[in-house]
Order: sequence, then C-alpha cells, then structure tokens
Amino acid sequence: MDNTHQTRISKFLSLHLRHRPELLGLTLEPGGWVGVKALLAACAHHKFPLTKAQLEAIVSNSDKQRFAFDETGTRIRAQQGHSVPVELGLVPQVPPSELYHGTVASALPAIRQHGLQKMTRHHVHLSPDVETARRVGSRRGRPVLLVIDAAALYAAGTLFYQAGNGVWLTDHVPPQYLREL
Ligand code: HQG
Repeated sequence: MDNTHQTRISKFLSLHLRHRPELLGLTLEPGGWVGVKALLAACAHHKFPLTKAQLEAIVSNSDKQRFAFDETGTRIRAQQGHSVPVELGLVPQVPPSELYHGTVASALPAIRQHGLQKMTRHHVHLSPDVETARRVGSRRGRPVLLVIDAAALYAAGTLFYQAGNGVWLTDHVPPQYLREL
C-alpha cells in the first residue's frame, strides 16, 4: 500500500470513527469502539473496499497512532479527535509542567481574549513537545507556538487527560496560562 492510499484510508477512517459514523450505518460503542467485522462490511457496502490487513497496517503505521484496536483485536477506535459525543473512558493524569499548542497568527487575537477553546472537538488538544506543536500548527499555515503553564492550571483544579497516542487533552486553557514561545 503506498502512502497516498494509506492517507486516503486514514482520512476515511477519521471521518467515520470521529465524526460521522452514521454515514456508514455505524454507531460508536462506549469508548468510541466499532467492531472490525462491522466496519469492514460497512466499507464494502459503501464501495470503499478495505481489508483486515490494510486496517492493521494503518493502525501500526500511522505516524500519529490515530487508531487503535482493543486488546482482543475485534474492535477499533480513533484515539482522540472526535466531534460526536463519545465517552473515551480517559483517566485524569498529572500533566508535565509545560505543554505546547501550535496554531496560526489569525487565531491569536481570539485566543488571547478567550484562551484555548475546544472549538468543534471534545477537548483542547495539547502537544507534549515543541516539534509536535509545530507540526500541528503547520496544518493551517505558518505555525505560532504557545506554551501552556500546565502545572499552574493543574494546581488550579483543571483536569488533564492523555490519549493513547500521547496527545494531552483538557477542557479549556484560560489566557493567563498561555504565553507565546
Ligand atoms: C484554534 C490533528 C480562535 C486552535 C492535530 C486550532 C492535533 C482558537 C483550531 C489535533 C481558539 C482548532 C487537534 C479560540 C483554539 N479562538 N481559535 N479561542 N482556541 N483555537 O483541528 O489543536 O490529524 O480542532 O489553535 O495534529 O489544531 O486530526 O485543533 O488552530 O493533534 O489526527 O482553533 O488534530 O490531528 O483546530 O488539532 P482543531 P488542533 P489529526
């Protein structure tokens, strides 16, 4: 499978496992899971043929580990990034003292005023290191990097979660916990 094909499949899975499962006639189970057999059958039915081997390759090759199987290998889910209501069963964790967020200059005035907001996702997504934040910001243009004082925000009672792929998640980062790098 070449990279272009992998990206196509990954985007297809992101759309359906994070945002619009109903387009494939699927419903996400608690935790965001769908049965692998049901997914493959739905893909075939919707003229997007996908094999178990291709699914396994996507799970293990995805640079960002977007998708994961459960321990039995019979169910699959997106690790984060959902816009549909789903309970991921994440356990609050103590964050590192600093986290990072990559964005673009056009978003800064609103971010300075309102802080980092979830926008269409379930959580604000934060990166554990500067390089990752830079990549996230670059999706939208020239990246602007923000440092989050996670230790102070945590001390103030805000909960943090870590998705299986290392992305840190929280509800809101008020402006006073942010500075530009
Ligand atoms: C910005 C990708 C105005 C925020 C990435 C961002 C990540 C505000 C955009 C994951 C704002 C939301 C998440 C405010 C935040 N006013 N703009 N108050 N607060 N923003 O895509 O963090 O490829 O929902 O800076 O790699 O960019 O999907 O969040 O620019 O891990 O696997 O609003 O998505 O991963 O954009 O990216 P997003 P994000 P995947």
